[in-house]
Amino acid sequence: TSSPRFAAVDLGASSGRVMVGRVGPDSLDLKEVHRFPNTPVRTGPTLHWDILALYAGVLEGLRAAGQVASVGIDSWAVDYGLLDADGALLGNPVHYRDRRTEGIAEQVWSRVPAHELYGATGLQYAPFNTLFQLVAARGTPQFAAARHAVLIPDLIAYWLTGELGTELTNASTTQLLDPRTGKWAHEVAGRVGIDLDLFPALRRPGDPAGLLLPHVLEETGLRGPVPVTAVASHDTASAVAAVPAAADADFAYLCTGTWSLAGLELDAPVLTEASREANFTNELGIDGTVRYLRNIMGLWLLQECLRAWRHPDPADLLAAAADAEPLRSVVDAGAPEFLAPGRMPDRIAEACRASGQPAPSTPAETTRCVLDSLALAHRRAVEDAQRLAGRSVDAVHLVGGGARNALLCQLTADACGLPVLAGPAEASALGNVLVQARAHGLLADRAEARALVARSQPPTRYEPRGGSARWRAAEERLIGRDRLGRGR
Ligand code: LFR
Repeated sequence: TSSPRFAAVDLGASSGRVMVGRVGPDSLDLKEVHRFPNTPVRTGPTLHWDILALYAGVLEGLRAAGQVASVGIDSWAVDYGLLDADGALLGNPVHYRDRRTEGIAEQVWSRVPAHELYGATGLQYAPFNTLFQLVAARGTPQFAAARHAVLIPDLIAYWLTGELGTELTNASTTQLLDPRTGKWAHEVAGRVGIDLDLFPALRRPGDPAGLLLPHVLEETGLRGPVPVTAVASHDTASAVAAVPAAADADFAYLCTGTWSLAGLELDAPVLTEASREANFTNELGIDGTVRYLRNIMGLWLLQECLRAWRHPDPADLLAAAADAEPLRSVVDAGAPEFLAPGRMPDRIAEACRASGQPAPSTPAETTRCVLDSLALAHRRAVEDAQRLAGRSVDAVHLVGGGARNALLCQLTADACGLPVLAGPAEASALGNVLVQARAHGLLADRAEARALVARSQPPTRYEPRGGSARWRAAEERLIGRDRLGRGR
């Protein structure tokens, strides 16, 4: 008998893909059957997701996938669509890089002080947290007509099945959920005037999420019934689920792509004031785990440079960057000033000048500056996470698209002074498949799933090459010796 096939829909900030994963007792393989661009569209002042283009890509991908045992959907976090009383979409979902939330956090903090908000939700400050987006949207006619707020993967699932739900790992990024209980934070929501009934009922990774509707079967050529299974629908939660670590390993992870998400898997949230000040977040993973991590701008910095330079060959650029002077100048790759699109090479040069460092002037120099800065931010996050959670690690698992970037992997190993185990690059899609496989009785638990990834897609090992004093010096140049000294 052949191994069951699962379709993983994985929507990223720059492209979406449908992959087919085949899970056998001792094998796991993943094949991309369809990839499509995700191009945000600005109308007036507002940056939107082109959600119908994404949904069309999903349908085409399911057609290309052929008959599968189940479908799972993951995407970036925090964003949502509003539905009216008939279930019709009200406007295009707004992109988390849109500026409508500027100044909103301050309004919220005047009602619920930032430290109380952190204590109740465990979430880092980011201008795009769903809470702030909802407060920004409130008062518009569109919002007045809304009966449901549906997170992006749940919206795709709704169109496929007609069933509404709110998947837990993604709900944990809204800043409206209590990470200690996995239940909505009613008290906070009440104080800022957000109606939590807007969100459909919570469901967990592995829960059934309905069956493909007849017209979907017809459009995709699939034979029913085909179930949709809730996975860890936050792409980062799916990626962490696929980290190929042994059950007893003490590891940090870096999920690299448009963002770098750097942190630890914990049993309980860290809600201390020091953790809030360090802007660490407590999002939820599978099996009641906590993803204790920090958001770092990630390869977005490079993607935006490539766009500004009109897309030179990235391989040539990375080769030139590898030969460029190391650590000549670095920027704070965690700074929200890099969130919005546009003019990225200039903004990076300006940030270098502002901190008294030489401004990179060629694409190779700028690329080196970005990769050094990312590696440095990885180092800081891995160190801070260990200190704040009172844990220590002996390796860093680097998964996601950045695992294909050998220079980034090596620099990260050097900066962290730890071995980096790189891969799989398609961790989100793999995590998506693994949760479906487990829900279908093929895997016993998380440890077995990870062991299967480690066997079938062994990571590439990068050893640190020494020179930790140079990284420390670069860090001091950027942050200032005083601030660095604090708490260390
Ligand atoms: C990564 C990611 C991050 C989240 C950001 C915005 O794709 O999901 O985890 O903070 O996108 O949603």
